[in-house]
Amino acid sequence: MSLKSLIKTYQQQVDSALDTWLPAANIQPPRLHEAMRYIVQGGGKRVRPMLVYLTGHALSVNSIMLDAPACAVELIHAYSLVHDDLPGMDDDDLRRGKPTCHKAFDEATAILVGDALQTLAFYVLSHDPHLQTSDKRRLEMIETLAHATGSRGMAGGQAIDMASVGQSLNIAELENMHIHKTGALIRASVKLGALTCSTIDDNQLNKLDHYAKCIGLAFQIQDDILDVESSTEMLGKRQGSDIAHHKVTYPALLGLRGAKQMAIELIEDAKTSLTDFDEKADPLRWMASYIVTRHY
Ligand code: GRG
Repeated sequence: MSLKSLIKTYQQQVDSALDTWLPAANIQPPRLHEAMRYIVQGGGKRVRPMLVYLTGHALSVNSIMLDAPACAVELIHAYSLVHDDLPGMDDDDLRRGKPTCHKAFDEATAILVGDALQTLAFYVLSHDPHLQTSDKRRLEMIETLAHATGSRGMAGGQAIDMASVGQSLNIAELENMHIHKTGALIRASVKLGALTCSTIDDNQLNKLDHYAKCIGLAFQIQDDILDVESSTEMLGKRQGSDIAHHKVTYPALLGLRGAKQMAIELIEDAKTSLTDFDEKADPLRWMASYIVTRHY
């Protein structure tokens, strides 16, 4: 199968699995369920589910085993975007080219959508019968996602971000923020994919984790670059919002050339970490390149 059809297959697979797990919009309470579907099914690149599938692919895992972790990371991601857009956080009105959740519905609904998507992620991971693994391994996967999502992961990174508005951060402080805010869930996506493989060893896990750390940071740098270079139409969210929100970014600290160079070096480092993996890891290598060449 070509890389293009592989990616398309996995995109369709996660969309269909998400559709199965999301309560129907006519189930009580309908407004909440409609809003959950509006967010999860309203676009998005599905980068995190793709990392779950491609990591499993590199390790020859049956893809049906990967649906639960793929859904779980996308549900957490969707929750984070809804809460990030709220007036108490970034106060954005546009996401994925459409009104944000609190604009399309209302603030209370948006808070509940985030809460419900987060808990659904853990429900899926703990319940999916296709994830045929030991209870111990399943618990390890739940723990991995919980750690990446909570105060020592994504939510912690968001707290650092909120506290840093208007402050002057140095490059190490900026990196620490993004390792948590954006990087933790990307790292968890790769680890969850790897943990579905019953024969995975520590050496492979460490190599994959280093790959994930590098692409996670590169993803954020590219996000910062796109905020400067792209357009609102292309991004589906307001271009220039980092400057508008007085956020410290990689281009602001390193210049655009310096930020691009740093992203390229991280991608090289990520690919080097996959040296011991065979051609089944080629889609993961492609994914690393995609992260810094994407336009939105
Ligand atoms: C509210 C607890 C809490 C956390 C929010 C991730 C995050 C933390 C906020 C999102 C803000 C943001 C724009 C971060 C930059 C990187 C990022 C996560 C971009 C959006 O992810 P994409 O590009 O989005 O994968 P799509 O729409 O393609 O799914």
